[in-house]
Amino acid sequence: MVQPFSDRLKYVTHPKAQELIKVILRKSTNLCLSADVTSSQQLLDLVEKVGPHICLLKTHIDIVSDFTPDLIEKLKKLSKEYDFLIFEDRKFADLGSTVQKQFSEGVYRISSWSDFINAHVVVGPGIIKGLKSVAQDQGLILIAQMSAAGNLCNETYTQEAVKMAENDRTFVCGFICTKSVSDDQSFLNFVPGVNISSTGDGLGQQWVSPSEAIEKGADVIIVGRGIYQSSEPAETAKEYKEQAFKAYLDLTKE
Ligand code: 5BU
Repeated sequence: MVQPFSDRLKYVTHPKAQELIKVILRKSTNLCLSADVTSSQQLLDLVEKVGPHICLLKTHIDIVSDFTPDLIEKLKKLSKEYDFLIFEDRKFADLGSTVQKQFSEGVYRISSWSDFINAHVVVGPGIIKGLKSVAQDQGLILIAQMSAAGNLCNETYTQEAVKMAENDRTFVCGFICTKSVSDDQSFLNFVPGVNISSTGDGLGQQWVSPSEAIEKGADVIIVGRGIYQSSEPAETAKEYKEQAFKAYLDLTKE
């Protein structure tokens, strides 16, 4: 049974997840923009347009060809102006000792600016320990399922991811999944693979509609090309926002 966001605040314990729910309630949006564009200016222009409609901005910071730390400052400023959080979709997938450096060092210094990060669980719990040891106040999202066709996250793998999350509630705050993977209301479900006008990209991605994603258990829908390839990204984001939030309200009303 899906609970309204206002009730979820009673169960969700991670401060960043609580913060995200408060943004969702303030702005009436559970839309995350996946801003997969490759120049700083494109990214800033897109966020300037879509910022009012999202609760969360998802970045792949390593695809920005002209990255400088100044981009982060500008994104942080926009996140305050438009009231959204930032999720760096780095998909950490290495030994605890390696991810410590990938998370906190290098060009991107992800631990200094992200609100959420994610990790694959194929490595085992050491990855959680490693990331946690250098985290500032981030929430970790575990990849329990993937949206790509033929992916190897079977039911056993997914349930192992859930167990790992249950073992570290002070750091893990939710899952990347295609449907609800746990009845535990303290974890948030982030669902990628959402598109209104297409069902696939010919490269393995599988898309469902915003309402289908919500009905399957999404708390937050993640949308990339559906928005940033639109000729009117702001209008299109508004459409995704309204469809997803209405579906959530319909599902949770008494
Ligand atoms: P799209 O353009 O809406 O297909 O973008 C989806 C984004 O979500 C993209 O950045 C992917 O890297 C990301 N993603 C995904 O699509 N499916 C997954 O299982 C995971 C991440 Br994990």
